[in-house]
Amino acid sequence: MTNFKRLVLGKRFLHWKLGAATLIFMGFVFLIQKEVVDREMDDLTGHGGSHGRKKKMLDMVMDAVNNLKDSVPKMQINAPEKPQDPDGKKHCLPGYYTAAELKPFLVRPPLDPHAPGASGKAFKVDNLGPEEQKEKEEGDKKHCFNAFASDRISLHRDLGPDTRPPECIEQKFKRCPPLPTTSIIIVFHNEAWSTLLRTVHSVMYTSPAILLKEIIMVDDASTDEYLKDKLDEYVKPFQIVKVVRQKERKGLISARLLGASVATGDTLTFLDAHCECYYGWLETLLARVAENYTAVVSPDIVAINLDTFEFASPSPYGNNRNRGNFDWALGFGWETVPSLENKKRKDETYPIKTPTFAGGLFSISKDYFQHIGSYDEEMEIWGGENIEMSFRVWQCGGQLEILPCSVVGHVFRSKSPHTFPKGTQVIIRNQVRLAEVWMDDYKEIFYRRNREAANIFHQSPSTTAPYDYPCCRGGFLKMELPKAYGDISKRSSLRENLQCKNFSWYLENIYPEMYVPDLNPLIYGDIQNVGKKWCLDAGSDNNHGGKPPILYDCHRLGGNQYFEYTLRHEIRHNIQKELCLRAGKEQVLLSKCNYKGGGTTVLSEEKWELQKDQLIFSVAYSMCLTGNGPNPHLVPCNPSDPFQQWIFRQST
Ligand SMILES: [Mn+2]
Repeated sequence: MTNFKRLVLGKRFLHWKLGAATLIFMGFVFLIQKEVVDREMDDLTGHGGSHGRKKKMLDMVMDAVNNLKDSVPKMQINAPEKPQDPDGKKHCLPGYYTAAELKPFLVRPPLDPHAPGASGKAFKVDNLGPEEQKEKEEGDKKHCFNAFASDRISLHRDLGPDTRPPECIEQKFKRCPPLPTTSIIIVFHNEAWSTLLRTVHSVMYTSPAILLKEIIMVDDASTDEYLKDKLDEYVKPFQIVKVVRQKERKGLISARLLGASVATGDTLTFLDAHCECYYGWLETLLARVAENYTAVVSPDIVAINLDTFEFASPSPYGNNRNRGNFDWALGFGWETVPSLENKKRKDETYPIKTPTFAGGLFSISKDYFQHIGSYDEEMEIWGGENIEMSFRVWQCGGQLEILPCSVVGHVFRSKSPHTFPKGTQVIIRNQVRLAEVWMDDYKEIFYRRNREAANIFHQSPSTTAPYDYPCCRGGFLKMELPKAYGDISKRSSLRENLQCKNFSWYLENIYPEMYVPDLNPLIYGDIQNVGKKWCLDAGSDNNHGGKPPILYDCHRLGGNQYFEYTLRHEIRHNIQKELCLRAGKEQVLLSKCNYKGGGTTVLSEEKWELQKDQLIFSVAYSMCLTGNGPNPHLVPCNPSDPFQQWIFRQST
């Protein structure tokens, strides 16, 4: 073995030898890299030269070197990698949209400040001649609002200066993530021309051009001539306005689904056909959807007076915030936002969480609308769909919110001018569908208060066992008779697939303020007086507590004669409100119940014993309820007095 060989391969000076080898190797890497950079410079400057074979060989060497390179410490800083966007997502600039970027789709033409109803002011019509009077009456009858006034107000009117709270006016919208575009969907059926077109114009005057993808007007089989060719001609110049028509009257739900099916925007914004939009309404809604894909957001809906068309401008102080609720007859209502909930919001730019929504005006991501099950396609016409969507959105992981900085005016009518092609029973049918799918055992609380709903449910032949239908060469097919409320299997599997939470989760987490009546009250039904033969009755619908009950012919329909004898021995009349029979020396009243759950107690005045001899005994006064006289009141107990005897008849 030569000395050289021994020096290289021998074990002596091993670490020196390793160090030297590393140095040589790194020098080699450096030289190669330099060569490549030079070549790239040539390529960039266009002085490529003829590389040919040299290039090919260099590439091969580079591949080998790159494989080795990872095993040695990095000596160089490489050029930063350009981020790739394979899904073609839009890039967005930092900072906030400027006012110029959010300029509306159309600029309002100059307006006469003294014109009727200008700037959202009231338009009073009096001293009408006989012709005009006739026109007004016809309009009132047809539309259930003052169409005579509306027809004389400009389609282009503004709504006066921006009176929202300062933080709303000053609100800025981040460019990143970008605000999504929207398709406005307006469903109408025999709507007055002026309210319909004022809605469309108002959208164009207030919606940023970059966000307004299109306005889709969905005609739910209107029969008025002016809503046909004349409407098509009118909107033709506005290329973003599309009219789609439902040939047969199918109602709001399927009309909205039709609108959504042709929409091309990132989000959907549903509006009624008699709205006027306010400053910044759309960007406010869409910014929240950009921030949270699962947010289903409603504007603050303010009134356009149905007689004068006066627009109720928002208050700069942002007080009187409302949110949506529901009662156990599944009616929708408004309530003041609880102060604890309101305190969580720093200012008016913060959303209000709402247990339910009115459902007429809202924005939602188009993808999320599909994901969450759009609407129950088998619900008919109108009614109950907003409560269904409210429960569904919350139970399946979304949020339902009201954004007070987004303001939209709406003509609230006291009744609907439209007929229900199949009668108002469709509303109850829709409610049964939603109760069956979303409310678990709590649906019984609803059924107890709406006997018609309970009947629709029990009428269903399929609550009896499926029967065998002869078929298939002597075989049998298990058949279920159609249910009166239709098939809910699709909606039930939607709930399962989305792994939605149950109704008691909704009550505890989303609406803890809601009083939950007994799931199984001791008795429920009506209370008949033996002496008088009449039933205990809450009286008129406007007994909101504090009025005495009356006695009235027993009608057995529940309603004002529905009472529950609770586990706490209260006698509750609780359909819309929780009212309790409260004993008093002078008179017996129906009062707001003292027991509201959570730490509250039952007043002894609201405690009653139903005794074996049919007396209703007041625990607080040790006296009995009599039906003798104009109103039920307390007297010393006498079991042989038929006026003190009551029959609490359980509904069946
Ligand atoms: Mn409406």
